[in-house]
Amino acid sequence: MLALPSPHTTTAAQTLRELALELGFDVAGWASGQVPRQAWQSYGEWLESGRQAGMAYLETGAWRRADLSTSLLASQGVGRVLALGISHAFEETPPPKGGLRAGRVAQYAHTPDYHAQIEPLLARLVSEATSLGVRARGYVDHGPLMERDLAGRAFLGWHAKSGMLVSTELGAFVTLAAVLTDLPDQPDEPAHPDRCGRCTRCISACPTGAIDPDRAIDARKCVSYLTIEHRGPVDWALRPGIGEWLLGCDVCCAVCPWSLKAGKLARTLRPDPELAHPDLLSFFGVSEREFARRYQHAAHARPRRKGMARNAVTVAGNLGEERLRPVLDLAAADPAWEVREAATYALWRWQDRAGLERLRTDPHPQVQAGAERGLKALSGINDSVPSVER
Ligand code: B12
Ligand code: SF4
Ligand code: SF4
Repeated sequence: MLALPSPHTTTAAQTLRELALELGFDVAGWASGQVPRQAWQSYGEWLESGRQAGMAYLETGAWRRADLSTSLLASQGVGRVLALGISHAFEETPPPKGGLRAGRVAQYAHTPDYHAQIEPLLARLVSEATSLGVRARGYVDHGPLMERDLAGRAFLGWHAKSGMLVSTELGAFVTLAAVLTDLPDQPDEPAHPDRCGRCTRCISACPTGAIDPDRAIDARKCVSYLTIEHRGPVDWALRPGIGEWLLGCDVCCAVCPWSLKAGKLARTLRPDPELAHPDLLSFFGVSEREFARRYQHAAHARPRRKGMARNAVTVAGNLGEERLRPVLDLAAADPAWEVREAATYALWRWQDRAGLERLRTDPHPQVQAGAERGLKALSGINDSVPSVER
């Protein structure tokens, strides 16, 4: 419901926005709690086209993204939403000594779980709102909200060609969060102008062609999805595009001229070199439980041990550096068949016929199939395997 703002609500809105900036958010602004029809319609179309890949959670309760009142408190209408952005544009961290370190981790995952760091800041905002007589609830990442739509309407940035919310101040390396409130609603200001212009750098640089012309991502091809959310073997044709990425992918954010102009701005979140450059050996020879304990405060826990081991051997295959041989050996003997299957790809990339021959007799049919595929490709009789320059 739209209402004229009273001096009290204007002050409360200002106080909360100022507190957010004091707490360490880099940008903050208010959006109407009424989600525009066009936003949830295009969300629905995206789901219908199957671009969510295996992320069934995006379909569960999809309608809640259209009606934010269900996400504040039962039967409480949402008025305005405080949309927040915090930079994760970190300075390069040198790799720690020891271990076997190679590949790259996306910057958002360099910091110990950003949810855990941002939630206390949201809790402070909610408690301040309560003391001002405002009902509020904070969200970061996991709620049924279209955070980019909210941030766009709060004028934090625009819906860029990469699908990202890009800010002229912060570039694309921005984590978003939101505080839903029952402050009387107000109509949104006109949308932020599109600042992509004629640039298409992100589209040309995307290693797997995952950015569609409607400024949405096809998660089935996105390296971020494939390395974080996807379970099991990745389509062989997409594995070369994974390149060096162990977890996530920053290509479309990094090439953006607005990120380059903004520079390394992160001031609240801090990187941890062990997360930025994990020891690849820590993904092998440990149980899922031991792995989960070691990475419990990190995004690395999301793909689980076997996902990270799969990613590590895929990267080793792509990099072809002899010092990474232990990764291939460990992966080929891993208890998880998904990791051994990924080893067949790496062995093919390394043109290791003997290694592929050994996995040909693996107990799991998909590992056998991978080994067959690699061997046939080495003999030049399998055109279903992507051709890659070494
Ligand atoms: C599922 C998900 C993914 C999936 C799917 C990505 C995608 N583009 O949809 C995968 C795993 C691939 C992924 C990857 C990444 N993700 Co992600 N992801 C999400 C999540 C949980 C839901 C997104 C979603 O609903 N997607 C479906 C599409 C259709 O919806 P949408 O992106 O929200 O866009 C719709 C509406 O918002 C609408 N719209 C209307 N008006 C406006 C205005 C603006 C300004 C914008 C941008 C959009 C918009 O347009 C779209 C059509 O419906 C959000 C958190 C959240 N709850 O929002 C984080 C989120 C989008 N991810 C984020 C990040 C950082 C990433 C990665 C950079 C991580 C990495 N380095 O590997 C990559 C970037 C890939 C890319 N170019 O988008 C940030 C993005 C911040 C930003 N500045 O935009 C979010 C918001 C998390 C957070 N709390 O910060 N992610
Ligand atoms: S995250 Fe990587 S793979 Fe996904 S859209 Fe961006 S550049 Fe492409
Ligand atoms: S790289 Fe260019 S096209 Fe892509 S989001 Fe940035 S400005 Fe827009």
